[in-house]
Amino acid sequence: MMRFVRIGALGVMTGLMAGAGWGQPAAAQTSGSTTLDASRAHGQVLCGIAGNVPGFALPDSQGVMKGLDADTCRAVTAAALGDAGKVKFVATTTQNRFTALQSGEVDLLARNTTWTLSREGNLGLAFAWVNYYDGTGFLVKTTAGVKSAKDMDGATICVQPGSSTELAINDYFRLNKMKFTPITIADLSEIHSAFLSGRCDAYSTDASALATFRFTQGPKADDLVLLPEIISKEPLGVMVRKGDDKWFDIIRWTFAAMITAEEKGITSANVDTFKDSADPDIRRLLGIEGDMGKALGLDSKWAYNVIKQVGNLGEMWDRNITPMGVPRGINNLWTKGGLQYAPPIR
Ligand SMILES: N[C@@H](CCC(=O)N[C@@H](CS)C(=O)NCC(=O)O)C(=O)O
Repeated sequence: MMRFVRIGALGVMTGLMAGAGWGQPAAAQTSGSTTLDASRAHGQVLCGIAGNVPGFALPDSQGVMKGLDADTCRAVTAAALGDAGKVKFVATTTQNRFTALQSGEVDLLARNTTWTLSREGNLGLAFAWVNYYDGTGFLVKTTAGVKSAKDMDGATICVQPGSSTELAINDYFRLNKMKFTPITIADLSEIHSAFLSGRCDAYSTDASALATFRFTQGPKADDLVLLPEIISKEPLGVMVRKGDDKWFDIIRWTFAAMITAEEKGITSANVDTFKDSADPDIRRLLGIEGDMGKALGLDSKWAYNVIKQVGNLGEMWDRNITPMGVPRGINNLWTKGGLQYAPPIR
């Protein structure tokens, strides 16, 4: 489904979304966000995910999409439409993800995507929040006996084209005056089998994905080692099109709501016990007073719906990433030594 198809020959957005020919509610009902209005008209938020990355977005045996990115999509949908179940997941690849967002095929992208200056400056897209502070790592075979990335002079490295990983490896080898041969493979399962079958000495991508890939090897996980060096900053962000600031705000403040809930100890299980809370921050968060949703074009229950249906940020982590054996580290709340800090909801 193409919602705002205005793509130029080079894949650059050449038009504004405002002229979209369908799904426009009467002027009196508009929220101030063309994306929110279209989502309401169609009863769906179209969310771009990877769809094949454990811990981030991967269907379970029942076909239910599971993962941190999948839950990010659900949280935004709960805020925007009041029902997390109205999310529609759209699988995107490392290479087509930006075009999918530019063209309107998706309303947001939650897909292991690193926030960089050139992506934000050149693509007509903006990063609304970081849902995982990551970094590039290297996975090698235990039998190779390599203990450090510094031992990899002359190595062949499997890497996905169009990823920021490619750039990070180039920088690292240049800085350390070492050489490597990239083997670029676009398809994820192909790159996995290339690495496992020994076509490359190392497989490089976001350390999160390496850890979850290793975890999914089961008893064979011990055959693979994640080297200690994390060679770049890869803040994985949630992206929207530029030009719909209200939609950007909804994504950003959905995260603020999930972080605030975690700060206050509010979870999906206990949120209803806070309905008589005397804490003004909690009362504003849950829409008991202040009607904070109005400024976002939403109702007063926007954040309550996110917390009740999806949970706070820590619950999202514990549900999706903790089972993969990855510690929360810098992804923790600022009060626990991490980077997640919410501006005040007031
Ligand atoms: N964070 C990096 C890497 C993103 C990336 O391509 N991640 C891989 C590793 S999990 C992925 O999503 N692969 C799934 C696929 O291409 O189907 C970026 O933004 O370029």
